Amino acid sequence: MYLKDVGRNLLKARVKNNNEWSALTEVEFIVDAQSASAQNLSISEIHYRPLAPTLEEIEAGYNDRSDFEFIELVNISSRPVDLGSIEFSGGIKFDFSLVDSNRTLLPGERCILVNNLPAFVMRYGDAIDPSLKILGEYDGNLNNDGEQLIVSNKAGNVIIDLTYNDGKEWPESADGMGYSLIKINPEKTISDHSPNNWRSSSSVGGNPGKSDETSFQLWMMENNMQDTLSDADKDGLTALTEYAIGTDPKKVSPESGFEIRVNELEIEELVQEFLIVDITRRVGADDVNFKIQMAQRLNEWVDLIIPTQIIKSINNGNGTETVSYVIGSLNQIGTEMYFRQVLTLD
Ligand SMILES: [Ca+2]
Ligand SMILES: [Ca+2]
Ligand SMILES: [Ca+2]
Ligand SMILES: [Ca+2]
Repeated sequence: MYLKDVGRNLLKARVKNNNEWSALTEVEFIVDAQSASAQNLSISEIHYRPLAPTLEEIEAGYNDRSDFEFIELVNISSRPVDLGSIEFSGGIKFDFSLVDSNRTLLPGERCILVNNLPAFVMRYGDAIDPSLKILGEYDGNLNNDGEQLIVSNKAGNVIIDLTYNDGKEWPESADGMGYSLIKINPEKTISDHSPNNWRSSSSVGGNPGKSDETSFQLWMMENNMQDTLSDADKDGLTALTEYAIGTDPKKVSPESGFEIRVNELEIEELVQEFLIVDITRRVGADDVNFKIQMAQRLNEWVDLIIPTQIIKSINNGNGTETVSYVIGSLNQIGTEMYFRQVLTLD
């Protein structure tokens, strides 16, 4: 007997005993797939506060934003992963063992769970790829103020434990402007769920079952460029910089993607002047590492450890987002200091 399908195969069998056939029994085999674990599975997108329903959607009976929620998981390993042994046990409830088909994810493949399937289908309509794996509807809602989400296996081991939030260190645009929360490089930041590893989606409504990560190589090809350091429009920004900060490589760009300012902030009940850096980047350019360096004297650059602290993260609606970090108080740092941004490709 051969089982050909990767993932779940259900066999139905009867046993003959003294000319009596037994009742039909079902046996489940998982072929060439690993069970989901903390090493091979990641939550890649959370659409916890979708846009409010339109008039048509309300008329169809979907009068709550939460009807349009979804959550996405991705197989970050190089082998097929079967989800049949896991469940969402905290935040929302969903038992993957009750899913009959489509619950094995190939390497890099994604699936989603939705709040309300007909609502989701109505809103996303033609944008739904026929290959999109919608495994079902979960119980409960993705809390609009953030909450702890727990995925565990049947043995009781926690596989994913993440707490998202709508606070100021989290992408503001995912909190009611219609963007979703996207995990940056889920395969690299697997168990680190700090807000620095999340951004807003590049477009409103997010990208269920897909990724909106862009590629520098592709962008170079599309713009007919070969040299990473070229500066065809002579605005002082290299090709890599223009890609990273979301500017046009063929037009003089006034932006630098990077601004330092002083602002009064109250932190732990102390009002002080703080140095703040605003970094603007192309949404989805997750293949670029952003680093800020500072120096008291030129040529003595040291890495500024980012994250320091995010105080604002907003999608600008034009393909870029701006993330503001507090570097430190002016008292600590002094007023004579140099800063520069260092961009590297992954
Ligand atoms: Ca919600
Ligand atoms: Ca996605
Ligand atoms: Ca340029
Ligand atoms: Ca330019």
